[in-house]
Amino acid sequence: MTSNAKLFERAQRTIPGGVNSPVRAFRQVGGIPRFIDRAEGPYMIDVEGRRYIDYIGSWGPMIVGHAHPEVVEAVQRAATRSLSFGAPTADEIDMAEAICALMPSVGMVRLVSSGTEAGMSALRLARGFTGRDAIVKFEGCYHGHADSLLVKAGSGLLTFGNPSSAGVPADLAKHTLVLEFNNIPQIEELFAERGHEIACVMVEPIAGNMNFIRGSSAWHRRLHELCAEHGSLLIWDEVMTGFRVALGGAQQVYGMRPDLVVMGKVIGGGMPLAAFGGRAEVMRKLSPLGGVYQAGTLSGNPVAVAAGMAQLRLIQRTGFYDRLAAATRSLMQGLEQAANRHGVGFRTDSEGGMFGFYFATDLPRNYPDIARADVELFKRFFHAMLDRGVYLAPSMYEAGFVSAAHDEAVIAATLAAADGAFAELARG
Ligand code: KE4
Repeated sequence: MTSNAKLFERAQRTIPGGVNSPVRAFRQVGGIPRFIDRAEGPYMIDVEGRRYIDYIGSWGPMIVGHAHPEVVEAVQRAATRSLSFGAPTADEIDMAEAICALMPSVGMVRLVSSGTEAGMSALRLARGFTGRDAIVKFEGCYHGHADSLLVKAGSGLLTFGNPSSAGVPADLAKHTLVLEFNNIPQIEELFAERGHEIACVMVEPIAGNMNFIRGSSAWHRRLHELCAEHGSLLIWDEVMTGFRVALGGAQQVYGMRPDLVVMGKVIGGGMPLAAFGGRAEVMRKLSPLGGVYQAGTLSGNPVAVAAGMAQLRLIQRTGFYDRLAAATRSLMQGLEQAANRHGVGFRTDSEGGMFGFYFATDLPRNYPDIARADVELFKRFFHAMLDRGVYLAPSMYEAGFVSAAHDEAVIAATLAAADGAFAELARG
């Protein structure tokens, strides 16, 4: 019988850190990562047969729950017709039309294989469309691991305390201007000085890579105004929030339309599929029409598109997001009540099926705020919940995700585990 420890030891011999994506290594929380054997509905089962209630959902994609029969069947059906053609298919048009119909700002869209590829491509398109080099991002936001975007980024970079990555040439990083999330004076000052140089502002409308931090409506409106005034493009990175916080993503929540939007996760149904899209006049700058090159062997892969389309059909069912948001709010309220019962300082926030919780007394508004939260308490809570069969994100700088499969009984079981975990924290 194998074990998580044995697999982790073996994995580290041939895979750097034993994982294919750093945040999976449990480095912030310590301990042995769980090697997952299978998953169904709201549950993941590890190689030792332990079952966990899953609040990672593959970092967002698994919004209808694991191994949903309609998604699995769509993949099986597509696979029998071969896995890839490298030629256009009718299903890709169906997906493009579905995204354009669901995302208010998207007039044209291109499918790619990862959120990183989508963000990198949107960035190059903004630079090509405007003829400018400078880009603006915000401390704690993560937009994938393209060089220009690994400057004071979030997610795994924050988890390991190195906000910028080695290997990014200074000559490139100098074009990335990093400001504070939710800070209006800063962005006004920058545009006043350098607005004519700025190709784009890229932002997570609700930041999910430094836990869960809402961009204020006033700040988002100001970003939009300044970009319009100075001929810069506003890019909303909705890889995490898209089809997660609402059917129309954060654009629906805020009632705003960026020039370009980056998407991923939910639209792939768990398969490698992401997208970027926006104003048609901008998108037409892309090869083969325009001078901005972008390509991909497996872009619009038929099996991934089949999974994504099956999931998009499921999330459009009546009441899907009402039920998802209600389950998430119920979980958040229950966690806060449990923490209060045991005298632990604890706050939560959520939108749709995405949430954050903080060992702090106030809701964070930016990266310095979340960096002040009690990471030691977080680590102890993480393991206390894992020991009780609840799998939370193994980093204080990540958001959490609820699926349609997290029914009342699953939420109740989570809250029962949380009561024990908070009691354990209170005992010190
Ligand atoms: P991918 O290249 O990982 O598909 O997407 C990059 C990306 C882009 N934009 C946003 C807002 C994202 O959240 C992500 C990826 N999110 C992380 C979780 N924080 C993926 C998990 C991981 O890196 O293993």
